[in-house]
Amino acid sequence: MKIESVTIRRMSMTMKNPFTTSFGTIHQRDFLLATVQDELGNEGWGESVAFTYPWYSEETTETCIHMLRDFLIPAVLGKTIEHPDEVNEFFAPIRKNNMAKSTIEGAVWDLYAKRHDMSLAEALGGERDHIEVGISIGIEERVEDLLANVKGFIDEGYKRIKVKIKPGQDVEVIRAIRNEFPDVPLMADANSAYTLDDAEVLKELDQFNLMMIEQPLASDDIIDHAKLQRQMSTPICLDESIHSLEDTRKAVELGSCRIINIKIGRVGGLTEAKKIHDYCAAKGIDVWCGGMLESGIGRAHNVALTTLPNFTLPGDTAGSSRYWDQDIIKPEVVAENGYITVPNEAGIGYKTDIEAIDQFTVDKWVFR
Ligand code: OSB
Ligand code: MG
Repeated sequence: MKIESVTIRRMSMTMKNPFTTSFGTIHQRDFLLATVQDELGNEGWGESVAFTYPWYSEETTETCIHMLRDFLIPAVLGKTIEHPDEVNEFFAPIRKNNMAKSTIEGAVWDLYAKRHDMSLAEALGGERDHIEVGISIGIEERVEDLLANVKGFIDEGYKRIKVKIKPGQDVEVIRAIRNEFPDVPLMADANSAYTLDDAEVLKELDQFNLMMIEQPLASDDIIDHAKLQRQMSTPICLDESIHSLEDTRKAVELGSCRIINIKIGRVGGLTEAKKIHDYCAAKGIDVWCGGMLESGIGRAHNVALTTLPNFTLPGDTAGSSRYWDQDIIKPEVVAENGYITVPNEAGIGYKTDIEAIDQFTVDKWVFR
């Protein structure tokens, strides 16, 4: 298939539930959509998961626009591609900028699946017709509010509860949740808010039977995580530290984690995500699919990826209604009792709602 054109839209969508991490609160999702078109008029869609501000990684919506316009789109435009794995090769001379890369790569995967009349899940080698999902709950100032949120999501049937922690809002917060909900599958995500100096506090979390603690230490570290893992019984899960299969191999060899959160954008696309999945399967390391407050398009890619067999733990891909009054796909992603049914239509399996997309588009560029 030949890449005849690429369209980039800058989107702005207001979140119905603002999300607070150790860095601050996100009210508005500012992201990009990429559409790639082949010579037969088929279209594939991808989403950039970078944020406006570089708190989670160094990428931002603006750096993605720059990388796409000046380097990544020129590298694929007019090219004939047999399989999406080739996109990685076109991008190989360009360092990092994984979220920008993944925007196009994901769109090419959707295009490829549509062209071959299969679902994206099938194209990836997925095996499940439904996936298990958990929920990620932001920081609340008042523990009562957090407990109410936890209860609400347990009642909705989500398969595990993840809460954000930060220094000063950690052990007592987790204790409060455990007291109220002794058996709920529970985990904590620190988004790199701690250092090894906090090991004593982190070790106190061992008493609460957490499924894992996600990214307690620095976003670019795997050495101190290995030291911490040796001192803790709770499995460490890495998120921010893992950008590639190579990062994964090094972290696993060092013993920096026992679980990996795979985010398609963070690792530069579905091809790399699949490689990490396969490596972890061979090493007995469980993986799950993280989230980046995606619209339905990014969400659909997450659902497809999660159908691979070693996604053994519930992911963060909640239903569309978690963040959106109105999503940009039809039907929306629905989580029922903690399960999402994987669509079997071609490509990402959900129709793009072009009216909704136009309504949330604030800028648009077409490259041919
Ligand atoms: O660390 O997993 C994270 C949201 C934004 C940035 C980073 C993270 C998160 C979440 C929420 O935890 C995931 C989601 O609900 O999409
Ligand atoms: Mg995380």
